[in-house]
Amino acid sequence: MKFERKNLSNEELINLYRLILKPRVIEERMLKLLRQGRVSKWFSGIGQEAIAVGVTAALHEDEYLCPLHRNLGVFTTRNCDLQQLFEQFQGKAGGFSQGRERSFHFGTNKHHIVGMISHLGPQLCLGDGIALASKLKQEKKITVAFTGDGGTSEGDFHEACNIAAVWDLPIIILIENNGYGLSTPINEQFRCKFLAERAIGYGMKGVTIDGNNILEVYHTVKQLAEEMRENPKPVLLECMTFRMRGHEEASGVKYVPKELFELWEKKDPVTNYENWLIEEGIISPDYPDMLKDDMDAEVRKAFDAADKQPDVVPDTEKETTEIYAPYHFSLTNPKSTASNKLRLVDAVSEGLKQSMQKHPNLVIMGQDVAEYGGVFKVTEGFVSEFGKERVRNTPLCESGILSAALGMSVKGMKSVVEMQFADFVSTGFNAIVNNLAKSYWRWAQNADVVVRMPTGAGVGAGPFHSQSNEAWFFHVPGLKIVYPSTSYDAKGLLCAAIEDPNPVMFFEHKALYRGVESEVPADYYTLEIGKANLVKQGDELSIITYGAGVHWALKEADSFDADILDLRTLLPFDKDAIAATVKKTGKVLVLHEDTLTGGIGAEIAAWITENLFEHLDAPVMRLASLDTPVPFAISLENNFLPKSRLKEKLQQLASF
Ligand SMILES: Cc1ncc(C[n+]2csc(CCOP(=O)(O)OP(=O)(O)O)c2C)c(N)n1
Repeated sequence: MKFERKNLSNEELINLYRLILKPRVIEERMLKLLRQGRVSKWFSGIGQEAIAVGVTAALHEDEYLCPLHRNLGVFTTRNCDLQQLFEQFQGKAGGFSQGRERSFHFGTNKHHIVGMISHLGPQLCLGDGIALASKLKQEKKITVAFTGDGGTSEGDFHEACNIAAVWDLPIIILIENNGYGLSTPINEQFRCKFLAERAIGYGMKGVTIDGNNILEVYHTVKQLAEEMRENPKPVLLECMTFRMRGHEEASGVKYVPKELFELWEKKDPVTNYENWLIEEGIISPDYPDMLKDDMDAEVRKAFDAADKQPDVVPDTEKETTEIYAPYHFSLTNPKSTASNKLRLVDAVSEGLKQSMQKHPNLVIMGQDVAEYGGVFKVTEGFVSEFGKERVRNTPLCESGILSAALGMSVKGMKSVVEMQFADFVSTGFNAIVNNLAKSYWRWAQNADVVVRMPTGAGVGAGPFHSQSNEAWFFHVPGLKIVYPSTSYDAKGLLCAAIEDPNPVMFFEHKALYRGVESEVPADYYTLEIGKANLVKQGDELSIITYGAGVHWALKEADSFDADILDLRTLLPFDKDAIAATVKKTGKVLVLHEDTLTGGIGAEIAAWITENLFEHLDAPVMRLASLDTPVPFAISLENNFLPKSRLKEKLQQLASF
């Protein structure tokens, strides 16, 4: 291994030695603790330290890193408190995630680190979001996001590279090519010779280096970073290395040929660097042992102190409230009485436009949202007022953009991400349910993101452009789900959703876009999320519904003396309003356009039965679409939707 010091002083070289030694000493202690059964699980980065350490040392302290499970060196080089790290690993209250998360699954903005979720891939797109925010803020900062060789097979890797290239983002997408993805060798993972060769396909620079040579890693990243700060362009940096231990400590290495270990043992990043420093007379031969002893003593002390901490005492109230970032809604009323009759689509557009005027840190992202104005024309004309930096056409990649939106939140920006059709959110599902929804609870980083969801049937668009998929998200703690049925609600609730620092799924019914209109205040205003609206009063029975269901109920229930409750927010839903109507009528129909089984109606019916049983004069009934995909032909679609069965169902309920 050839070390080139370039312009580094002896002091800087020794500092790098201390930095690379630290994770090695910690890991050696961890291996002992594992054998003693004092720690539960460990993904070793032994043999790969030069990458995490070299990269982190080459960046400015306020530049973000998105590391993975083998990157202890990122955390130690950023000087994370050792005791706190161990408390994290041991699941103690003082860890970075208060015992809610394991190993490196946390972030710390103090150290400019955003850790991984278990799912491999999203961290790369999240890194894109941080890089985009830095670029928009003209900070001249770069971001580095890590992946293993196995992780490069994930779609998010492709999306991250492509987004970074198309948007000229100052990000290094760094591949630690360590020969294996769990037990799968690289020849069963990909066919190119070097992964960095893929860069050409994305139109970005690709570089392959010796990841075991700390000076090569350090100098390469330092130079790339200097260039990228001035001239933002992404780089795919492949660091060749080897995983010297099992995937995790319990999993063994039987499938790895012995010769490979022998070969890579000779390339050990710590001992080679150490030997070179001694040969060059930069450190004395007895310095390493002295340093290792000191470091080990420090590690033991920190571990013991962490281990002595009591187990986390569960506080259910805290656990369940901290799924959302704290936020105190304060109602904004329109400044004047001026109003216009608007279709729902125009009300959404107006709310979005006024939110863009109100929040300079708000960015809209979506397919064809810029000059084209989006397929439903919600953002028509926005580019001329707000520019293309803030009204961003995205490549076709829901997953990548949704994760990027979380990265934008890390930098204090707000995003509205438009799904072209709500159906296509399925390709961004992981980002929403695992990253955006869980982020605040995991490490106190809110996802300030509104996902706009043009939804619903009744427009003859078939099974992939008509779905009601709100129930997919209803089961996910950490999300809010808003679903307006009128133009007035759409504008006020959208403005409120954008103000709210939490992730909000905002459903807009396509058939209502141009199918309903109402008076809408001309000024900016908000309506409180979580509050239902009693749109019609009656004593005979209650229809609890939302979206298109509200309009069906208004039309079909004319011969009944019905309370019609428009939920408006599905998560969290308004229990007080539900209780009030149930107590009043004693007979309830929950109506929705979504299919029946496992729909939102099931939860509401269960909640009413469990909590308000003594007020019921009939079983809680549900009416929903057939349990099939949404059919295309209008006659089939009409048959699928519950509207035609509504009168009969109400009759059944009334006469019970
Ligand atoms: C989306 C996803 N699928 C599967 C896994 C399970 N898994 C965890 S680590 C791993 C191997 C990763 O290999 P690589 O990306 O090369 O990183 P390395 O562990 O070698 O550092 C797998 C399959 C996962 N975490 N995420």
